[in-house]
Amino acid sequence: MNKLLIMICAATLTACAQTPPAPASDPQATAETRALYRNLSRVTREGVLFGHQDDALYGHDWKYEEGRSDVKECCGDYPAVFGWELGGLETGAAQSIDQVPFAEIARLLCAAYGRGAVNTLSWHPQNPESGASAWDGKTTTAVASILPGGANHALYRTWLDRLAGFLGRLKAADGTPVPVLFRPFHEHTGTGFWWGEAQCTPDEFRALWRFTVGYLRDTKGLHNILYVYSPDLFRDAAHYMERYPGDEWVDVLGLDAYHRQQDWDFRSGGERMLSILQALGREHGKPTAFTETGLEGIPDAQWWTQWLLPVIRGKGLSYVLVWRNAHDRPTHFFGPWRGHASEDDFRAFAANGEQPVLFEGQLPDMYR
Ligand code: BMA
Repeated sequence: MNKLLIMICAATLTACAQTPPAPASDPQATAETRALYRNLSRVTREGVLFGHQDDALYGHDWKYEEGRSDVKECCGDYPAVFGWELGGLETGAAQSIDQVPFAEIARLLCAAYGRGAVNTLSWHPQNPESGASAWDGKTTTAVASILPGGANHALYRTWLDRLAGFLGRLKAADGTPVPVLFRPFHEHTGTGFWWGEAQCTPDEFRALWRFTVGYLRDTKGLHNILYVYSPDLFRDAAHYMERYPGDEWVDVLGLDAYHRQQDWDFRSGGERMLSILQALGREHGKPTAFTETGLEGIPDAQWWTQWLLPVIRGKGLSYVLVWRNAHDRPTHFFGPWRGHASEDDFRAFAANGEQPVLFEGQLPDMYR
């Protein structure tokens, strides 16, 4: 090779090393967001990241105690993924639908980023037609009403403006925008929310998704977001993809599926769905995640090793996130807490050798 060629190759390699490929949803994603996107796939070689909703805010019997974490109190380390809820932000409220100040969410989210953890945001926006909660699924016109040309479209823009204000303020100490995994309009294969499959058509759902991504990215200029698609239980790959907005609008393929003993078999159903998800992830070239799961109240003391572990083992998931431990509802918890009967089993799950589970302190640098 001549000297010039060597120099070009070296420069190209350096450029590649510095700038990972952009995620599908945003060619202008920031360097840290690109790195997170790439590392979500890479990290699966080391293990699956463990996530917990609202972990840093409160736990089973405490709230707002700096540094506390139910997960850490059980296994000695913080979760690798922190979930946060934005419901209520769209109305301009200072607190979420779970009475958490958004300023606290922003502060603790940025602190988690500073320690190297990953952040994901869920959003339960109110019904734009009725003003009731996200769970008001009585009508079939709410989604159409917020699309361009709809009666509530201007209102929806103000919602996204507020969302963008929050997302744009997520900055590290040095001013770097903090990358987040945003997971809007989740569980849409269910019928529990006004954007569910009984409440809007596939075209309306896709239009809503694309408008939302386009508005946050192009109108609001946000480039620190990865978009996560997270249906509820699904029958087959066709059902999973029925309302998919397209590869250029989604970065991570997710699944929300709760263990509800009376409704379905978590073991066989979970294995089936996560295997399909793994195949879809390969086909579409995207990382996959078990974006919400858990057994409310964890009545089985060996739930972690006997139910969750067999279901996630070998599925190539980037992360698995269990839902929140409410501080004000004693039976509404999905994560471990010190003193609960499943605590020892959670430690065994955390340390298991079959399917390594990663916590914050075990993470590689996810942002480089
Ligand atoms: C639900 C429950 C609710 C909560 C909502 C948003 O699954 O935990 O209590 O308001 O998530 O966090």
